Amino acid sequence: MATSLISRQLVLSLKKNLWLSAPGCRHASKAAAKTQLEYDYDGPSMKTAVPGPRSQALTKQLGEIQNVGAINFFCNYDESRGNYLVDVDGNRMLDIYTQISSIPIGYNHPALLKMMTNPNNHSAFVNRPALGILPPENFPDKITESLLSVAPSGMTRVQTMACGSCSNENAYKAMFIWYRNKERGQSAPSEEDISSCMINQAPGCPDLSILSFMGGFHGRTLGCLATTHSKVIHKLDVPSFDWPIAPFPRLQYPLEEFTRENQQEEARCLEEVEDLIVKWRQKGNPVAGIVIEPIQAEGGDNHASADFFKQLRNIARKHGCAFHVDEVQTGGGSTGKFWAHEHWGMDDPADIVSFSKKLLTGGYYHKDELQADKGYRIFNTWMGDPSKNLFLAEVLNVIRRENLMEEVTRSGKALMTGLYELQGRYPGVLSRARGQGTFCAIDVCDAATRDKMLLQARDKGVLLGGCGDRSIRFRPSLVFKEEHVHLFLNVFNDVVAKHK
Ligand code: PSZ
Repeated sequence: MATSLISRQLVLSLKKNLWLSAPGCRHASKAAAKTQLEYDYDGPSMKTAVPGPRSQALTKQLGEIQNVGAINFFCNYDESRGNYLVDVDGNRMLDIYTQISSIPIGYNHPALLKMMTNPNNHSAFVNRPALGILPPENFPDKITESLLSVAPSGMTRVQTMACGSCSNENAYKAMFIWYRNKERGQSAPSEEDISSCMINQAPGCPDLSILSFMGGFHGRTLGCLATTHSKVIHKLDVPSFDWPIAPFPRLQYPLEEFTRENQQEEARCLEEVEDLIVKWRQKGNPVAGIVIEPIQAEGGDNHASADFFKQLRNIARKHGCAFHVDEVQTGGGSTGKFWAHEHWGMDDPADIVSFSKKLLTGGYYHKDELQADKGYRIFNTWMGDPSKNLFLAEVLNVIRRENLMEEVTRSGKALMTGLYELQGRYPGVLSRARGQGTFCAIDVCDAATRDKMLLQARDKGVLLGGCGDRSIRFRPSLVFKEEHVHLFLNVFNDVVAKHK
């Protein structure tokens, strides 16, 4: 009885919030709001400069409690829907950044809200378990229905975790454990292994390394941070490991004009990877794993060819290093494939694939042999959140039902066409338009102009992100349609025109 009361109240408030009192909503009737994007607004609507007075007051209030240096503005998530984020001053903005690329199907998708009203789901939302020891009955089914239904090629095992850093951190540990077990063969850890590990000394805490790439971002926890090389602000004052860092290719655009140069650049980077692997082995700090993003995101949307990744994967295999593909930002469909590594066309693309953001839960898929040999070796209290697997199963249903992968390809094409056109029109301001699906970026002549343009676009009702030194990146959710692309291009054209 209590449950039905809660669910009735939820239904009523959802109806009130979503269907009946949605100012600017294209379809306001309950009957019409049942399908895909019909709950979206029809455009941005700006009432104040951003941040407006209410945001500023809240920032001041929170400033008494926390550092607020990174806060953009405060949001009204009740009123936000589809592609539009509404702030506390009533500004409604087309969101092409989506909480750093982590909203899969827009704000307040009806299919997800509906899950909240289903009494069968209530206990999953209310009781967060210590998943590693006391999982709920439906956990294996839900993980099969959600994460395993989109497992990368060759992987049938997945470990859930809380966030992206936590996923990578544990993936690194899995690679080290795998590497040491390989070295030990059948024998158990020695007495020396056991006693030395407790005081951070070898051989129990072995000298092993992870090879990463300049410009890469893999998180901010200590292990991950040792493989993150995108911005000083992430790294300064924090001790780190002496692990090898290889150059990531710097491709020249347009690609078709620089085929030979780009091939040479990729060959140079691959050669450097092999040299580093050999050097670090000689130094007594062998490379247990290589970690790489399919598109370096935070570092500036740096792409490399499928051939580069194929060769890198082969180098990892040849030298006995695990190959970890970090799909925290690229995973979940925005490149036009569910996983960006699918663009490489390989049957055996990786040993580990980590994810978070659009997948709602963090975690990593892995080959069977990268399964830690004992419980509690890869472990923490929550090990993810099963309520997120429920949502993810529904997100995947929506992606299939609404053909969102096709939609991404279509919107991505329109976006790239528009970006090419704009960089043709404003060659002094824009260059290097690049992307896969809607995972796109363009460079601006300098950092100061880029930063100004981001703020000007925001005041006109379009939210974008920066990345690298002077790039603008596009990270819409999967419900970003061609009409939103055109809306964006109009606003962006006005913004760029001011700087020509
Ligand atoms: O400044 C930051 O901490 C940011 S801004 C964007 C991210 C982090 N992205 C997170 C991220 C990622 O893009 C890749 C490729 N790998 C790992 C991470 C870390 O994920 P979280 O932030 O969930 O720990």
